[in-house]
Amino acid sequence: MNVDHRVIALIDMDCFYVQVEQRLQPEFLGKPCGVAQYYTWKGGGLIAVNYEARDFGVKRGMRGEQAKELCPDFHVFHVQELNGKANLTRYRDASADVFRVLNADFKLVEKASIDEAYIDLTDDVQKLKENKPNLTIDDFPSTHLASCTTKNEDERVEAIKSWLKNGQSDDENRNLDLVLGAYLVERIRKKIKEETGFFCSAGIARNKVLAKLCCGFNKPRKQTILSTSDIDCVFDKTPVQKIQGLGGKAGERVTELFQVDYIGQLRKYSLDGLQTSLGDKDGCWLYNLIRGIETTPVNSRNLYKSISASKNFPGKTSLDTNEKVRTWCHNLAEEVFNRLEKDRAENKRRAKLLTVTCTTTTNETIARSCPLNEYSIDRFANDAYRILKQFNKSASGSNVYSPAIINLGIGAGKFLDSVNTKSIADLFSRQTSKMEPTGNTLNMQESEQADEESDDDAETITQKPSVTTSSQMKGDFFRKFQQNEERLKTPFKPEPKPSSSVASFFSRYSTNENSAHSSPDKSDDRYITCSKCNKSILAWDMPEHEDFHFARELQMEENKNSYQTLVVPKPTKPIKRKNETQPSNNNQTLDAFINKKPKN
Ligand code: TTP
Repeated sequence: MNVDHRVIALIDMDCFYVQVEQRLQPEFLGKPCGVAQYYTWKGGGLIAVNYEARDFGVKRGMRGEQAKELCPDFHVFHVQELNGKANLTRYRDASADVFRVLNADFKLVEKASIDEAYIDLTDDVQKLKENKPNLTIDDFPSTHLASCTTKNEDERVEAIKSWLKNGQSDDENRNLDLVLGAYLVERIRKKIKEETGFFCSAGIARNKVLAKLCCGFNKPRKQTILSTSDIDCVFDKTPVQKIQGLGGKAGERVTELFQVDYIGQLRKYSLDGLQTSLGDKDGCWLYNLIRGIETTPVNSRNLYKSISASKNFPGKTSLDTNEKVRTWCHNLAEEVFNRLEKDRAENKRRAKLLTVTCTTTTNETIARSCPLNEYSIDRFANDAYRILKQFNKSASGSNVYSPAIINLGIGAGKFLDSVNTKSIADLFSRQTSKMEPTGNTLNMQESEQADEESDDDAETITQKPSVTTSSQMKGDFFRKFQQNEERLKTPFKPEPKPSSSVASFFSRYSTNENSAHSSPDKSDDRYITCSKCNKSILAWDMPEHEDFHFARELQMEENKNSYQTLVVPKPTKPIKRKNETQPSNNNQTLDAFINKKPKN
């Protein structure tokens, strides 16, 4: 399929956490409200603000008290707490409600964050075309055009009507697909409202970056279409950093290097020019993007890739004793365990890697992983504590933990894939009595979506977790900035380098392995022959030895994945819109299509 013929939508819930709270307490519907994290200083920090409150100048990041000064009727909901930390269960459950609606109607739905989903509507649009629906302006009650700002409903209706009509003079008649896509999105947004009570907005375009961009143009409760023919005029007014993948430092660097403010200003640069400054891959990506071409597919996955919980311990609350570290390892382990169990029941999958991250008062960030062999709170907590103990620099025998921890996180990931990890599943079933058998009854699927279901302190989230899918197309130039930014923005759940963390784990057990079989007495029944490497291992070393194989398999898998990431082929020639060939069924006029009566 030619990717430039795709129809992609981004659905984004409006002021999501506030809507979730209002659904529980409908008496606050229509009133200015916000959601704050913790009952702390000055009414807590606002992490979500509804549009009624935004009209008064209330913004995310303000304190509840400050919001009340601006808007005396402002109501603050507080995020629930469990074990002294934020509990996001109700938002997660509400998100699941929305995804159930989306998944019921569409095949290609990708969860981009707790309240955002990409949908590839290409096939649905083609099917709809076959049915030849008789669409009128009434089918587009909340549709806007990215190229056209309208002041009132009359203007909007005129603009949409004229766009529908003018579609027929579109030289390549490409807008027809977007019209049908917009119609489907109007329908699904209505259905989401009916079935969950939540309002949302949407963007409809030819790729994910464009859909994401235009989704924000007419929030809340509206949807925006960005046609290919409008890209140039929209890009001429779009600041570089508004483009997904060019936010923050990467975008800053681009604006500095090329002395531009708006993405459209980059159009004057040749492919060579962009590649010389940004590298082949990033230069090519940007060159095509400016021309409306971005090929990142919608991955039909809506499972999180990892599940984690973390907490900040600022100032005097820092974890400075072994006891405190232990307690919090337990608390976070309990939360991760509960969510993993829920995930296992719902998604029939099992995590196989445990990761511990912490930041200390010396600003050091540590991330270490180890195999996750069984779902057990104690096991998670003990493994996490064992890892952290290695970094305690205080004298042995002392109860002091130094340097003290100011953020601690425990995460589980690398979900088992029933197709590719049979040997690992075998290992589990042999190694742990508490595990359920991993045979045919479990249809395990690994989510490849780069998303994380994280129960971090919401106040620490400066940017909601989101999949920067366009990065798949990008090379080192942008990735470097993105990684640095990720680290700065989310210091509490830094993506560990799995291969290196597994490698350190791996080398630890390599040593064990060597010593274990250095002088085995094969007649000694304390030794068992490992079925994987035929080495004789002391029986009580066997679990760890199997962990070693486990880690090696993970490492091989990681290497395979990183290899796959590295070899994304660079398009040989940037695609040019003018030269695109048209599908044969695209030559009917939009007007004819719209006005066609259904067959009797
Ligand atoms: P957003 O989609 O960024 O914002 P929103 O849904 O509140 O508002 P909008 O209508 O402008 O899209 O985030 C979704 C939810 O994620 C938000 O309701 C609260 C949560 N969140 C945080 O907890 N911390 C953050 O820093 C951000 C940005 C969001």
